[in-house]
Amino acid sequence: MEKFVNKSSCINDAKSPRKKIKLESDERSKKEEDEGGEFSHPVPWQKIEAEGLDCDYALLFSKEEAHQLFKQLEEEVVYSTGEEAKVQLFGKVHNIPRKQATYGDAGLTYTYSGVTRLACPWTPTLEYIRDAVTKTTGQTFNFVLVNRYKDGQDHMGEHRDDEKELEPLCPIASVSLGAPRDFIFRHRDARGKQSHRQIKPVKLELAHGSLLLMNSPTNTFWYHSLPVRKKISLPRINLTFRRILLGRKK
Ligand SMILES: O=C(O)CCC(=O)C(=O)O
Repeated sequence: MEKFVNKSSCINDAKSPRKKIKLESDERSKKEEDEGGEFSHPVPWQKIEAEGLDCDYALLFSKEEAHQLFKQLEEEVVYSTGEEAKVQLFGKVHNIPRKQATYGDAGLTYTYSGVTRLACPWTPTLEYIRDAVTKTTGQTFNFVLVNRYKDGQDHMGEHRDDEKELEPLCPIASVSLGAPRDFIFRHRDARGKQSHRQIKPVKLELAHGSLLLMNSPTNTFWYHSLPVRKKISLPRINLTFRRILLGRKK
């Protein structure tokens, strides 16, 4: 399949410098540094399990902090436009029903749906959220895919995050900010006409400020999607932090 290489400009042309309001977690980070703690931000985790599915879910940010982070991301993140905002599926080019951007360590690329995307340099807020996830999980990440859903019409179809450039044992950490949305897992043997097993889908609501960790082998056996929800009128931003195997730098 022919691949597009998306070298989006990564330019943030916000007119005035962003005024960052002090967040609760600024205090938290300072305290952790003073205590020499490593991933020392414990949160109450909820375990979500099914055959071949292993996820952890928690509220990572308070409502107030999540509002602030959402606002900052609205100012900082530059989304792909035009040809760069398209994907290729089964040889056909499609517009995607949401906005997307990719950020990460210098030189990293990530290929999905027939498009190769180059990581823009981390913004301060993305770095801040990445570090909060690391402090809570002990996992490090070098890349983030940002998806912005303007309302409940924007969505994401069923897929697995099983690209070969992802480190297979590193969880994918999904941070949600903005309108709560349903998120549905479906087992690969229970999809479509070929489905030959009765395995119930697993449904979650991803809350404002939440973190969902998709641990191995979830993305081998389960597809996930964010379906249309017509009644939702507010926007949502989702960040999926990933670890791309090194040696794949361009
Ligand atoms: O917006 C979401 O929660 C879904 C994101 C997702 O499925 C992905 O980035 O692979």
